[in-house]
Amino acid sequence: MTQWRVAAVAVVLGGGGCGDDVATPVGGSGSPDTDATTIGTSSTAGPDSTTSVGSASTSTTAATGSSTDAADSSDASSATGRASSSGSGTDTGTSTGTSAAGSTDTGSGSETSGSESGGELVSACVDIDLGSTLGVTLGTTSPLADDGDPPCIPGVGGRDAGHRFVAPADGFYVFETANSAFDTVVYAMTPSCGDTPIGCQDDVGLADTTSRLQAFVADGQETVVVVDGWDDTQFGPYTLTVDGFFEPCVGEDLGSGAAMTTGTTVGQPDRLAPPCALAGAPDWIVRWTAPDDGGWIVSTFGSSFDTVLYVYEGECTGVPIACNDDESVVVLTSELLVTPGMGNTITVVVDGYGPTAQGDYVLSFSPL
Ligand SMILES: [Ca+2]
Ligand SMILES: [Ca+2]
Ligand SMILES: [Ca+2]
Ligand SMILES: [Ca+2]
Repeated sequence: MTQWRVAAVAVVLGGGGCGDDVATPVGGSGSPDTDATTIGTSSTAGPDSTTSVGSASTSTTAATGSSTDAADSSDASSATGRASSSGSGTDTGTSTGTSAAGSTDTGSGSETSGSESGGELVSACVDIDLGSTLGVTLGTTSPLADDGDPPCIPGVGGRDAGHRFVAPADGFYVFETANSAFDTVVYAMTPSCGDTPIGCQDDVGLADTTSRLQAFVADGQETVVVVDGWDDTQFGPYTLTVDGFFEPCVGEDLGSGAAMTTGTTVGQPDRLAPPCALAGAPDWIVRWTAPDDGGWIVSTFGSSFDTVLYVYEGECTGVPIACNDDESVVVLTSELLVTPGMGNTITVVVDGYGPTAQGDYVLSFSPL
């Protein structure tokens, strides 16, 4: 169940005021709870925070969030009890195999590639080791424990199945649960349970409560991909499909300082999905480095389609720290205020609102 946030958003990166803009943190760092189950969740966004993710810093909040979803009202702040289930917590005999590309190795976890730390199901939240294999995994969460909450739905979630995955190359990966028997939420973190979230996704669409998470994962990066239930009534058989294509994170380096680039997203792949808008559009990804400590306006004004902008710290690291769909209620291009700090690099994604939004883009960086 989901609530798509389509409000105008402007977010300060790394501190500094943001004036009177309508501003919404994409996530928050305010959780006092160090429990592994509440990684990077927002403490500010309130009940319709289901699309907020990550670890933004200081922004003030005013989101005129026009949630377009009729969805349920299971308020994140009020949800409490969760199934503890009778599962064993670690390891299970319930996964019914993996398929796809050849060298499968389901159980014991001793895949060839990956980091030194690989090889053992050391984390309590990991139930299945996928190694570096793309493909389809069939499993069930019915006998499993509730080891954690989705970072995009604080305080909710049910029984979950954790999958260790080691990226076989730099690339954009898709983790989806189409054909699962319940209302899933998928999230991922690196390198293990309770660590940095790299994404969280609830519903593919208003009529489809399965999940589709897109994320960049670096070569050899150990990742835990969790299939969770939306709440404690949602569990059972699931299908987790891991797909991806291998490509560096950044398509274009705009250097430092004032910059502008133009191009088209037509014909580009759908690499990543915005946390503040419908997914499915092709996108273009740039790198930019702040020349000073001041605020900078990132804008797609002049683009020919309904754009969405979002920003990662570094190169596709973690989850987006800021996202904006529309500059205003009448301007469907996007604008963000960023303050990365002198010498710091950010990754900016020019995306579209939903699968049909694509076209010619204009992307500019200008001092505040
Ligand atoms: Ca859970
Ligand atoms: Ca869902
Ligand atoms: Ca996209
Ligand atoms: Ca837009």
